[in-house]
Amino acid sequence: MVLSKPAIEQFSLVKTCKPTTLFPAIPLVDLSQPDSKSLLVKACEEFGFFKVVNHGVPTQFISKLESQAVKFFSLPLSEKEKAGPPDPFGYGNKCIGPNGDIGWVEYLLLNTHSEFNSQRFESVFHEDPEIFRSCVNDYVSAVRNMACEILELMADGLKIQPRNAFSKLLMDEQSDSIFRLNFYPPCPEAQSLDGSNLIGFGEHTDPQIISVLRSNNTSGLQISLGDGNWLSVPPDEDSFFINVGDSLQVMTNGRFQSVRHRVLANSIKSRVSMIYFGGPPLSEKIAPLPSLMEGEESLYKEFTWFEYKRSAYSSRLADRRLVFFEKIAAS
Ligand code: GA4
Repeated sequence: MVLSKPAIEQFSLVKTCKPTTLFPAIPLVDLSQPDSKSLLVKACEEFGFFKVVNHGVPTQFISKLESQAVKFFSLPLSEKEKAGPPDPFGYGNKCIGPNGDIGWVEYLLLNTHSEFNSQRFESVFHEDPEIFRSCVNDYVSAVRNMACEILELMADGLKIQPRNAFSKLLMDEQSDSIFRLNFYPPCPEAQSLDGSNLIGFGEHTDPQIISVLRSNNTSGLQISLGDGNWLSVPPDEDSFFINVGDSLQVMTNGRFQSVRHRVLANSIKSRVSMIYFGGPPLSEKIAPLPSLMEGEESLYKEFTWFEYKRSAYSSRLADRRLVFFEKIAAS
């Protein structure tokens, strides 16, 4: 894909600085190690982000789904569009969400309850929608299990009883979770001489509880350090990256930070990522867990996931969505 100058100017460019040695390292959690729960809690408090190794998700689930994703994004545009415009599920190209955000990205947003995707699978993968469906299902259920294990370790690390206080929300039949495949085509004009970079997916936090990301070996992901600096996350196709979402920030009364992140377009290689967003049932009240509140007041007003989601979908990608739900501190 080659863009003429005026067309590319519609996309946001951001100035990126050279990484310095003063930048912190991405926290690493080895799920096979007994100390993982304390490391995990520390990472969620300091960054809201960490990398996971020894995750137990079978490699073949990952590679099979990646080839299906590459196959899908290589189809002619008219075929991909048969998956329907994102409403919120479906195929999207450059337009993100309903409020005018754009990025150098194509994506497929799917419901994690695969029966709701049947029509999309059939209209795109005429010959064998079953292969795509089963690759998505195998991957999503393995990643959901890993996300639940991580949420249980977090509960242990925070001394929360029962240990499934967070994970039960993802295991619930009514859980409102989403699965996203992103394809960032290479953009030769992505890096200009003055060091600006083209935005693939603009900065934002994820509204859900937890997000589990896996990408191929192409760089692009950055996390915000909160002081105006962005930390580039070296890609690692064998690991997973975990983001704390806004809902988990609220459930821990601000002890865990939901992480601001973004993706920059690459000038040479395409980036393929797959993200599971673990969300609670729509009717679930999102509030700090009582056992974390001893002597503390909630920093947030009461709201349900339905209310938060409705508000998120009426916001722009970069908006700080939680501010509307924060209690104004009494002076
Ligand atoms: C960010 C996290 C997930 O990718 C997502 C995104 C959703 C979308 O792409 O449709 C949103 C965005 C995300 C937050 C604010 C709204 C909704 C785009 C947007 C502008 C699927 C989600 O749940 O929220």
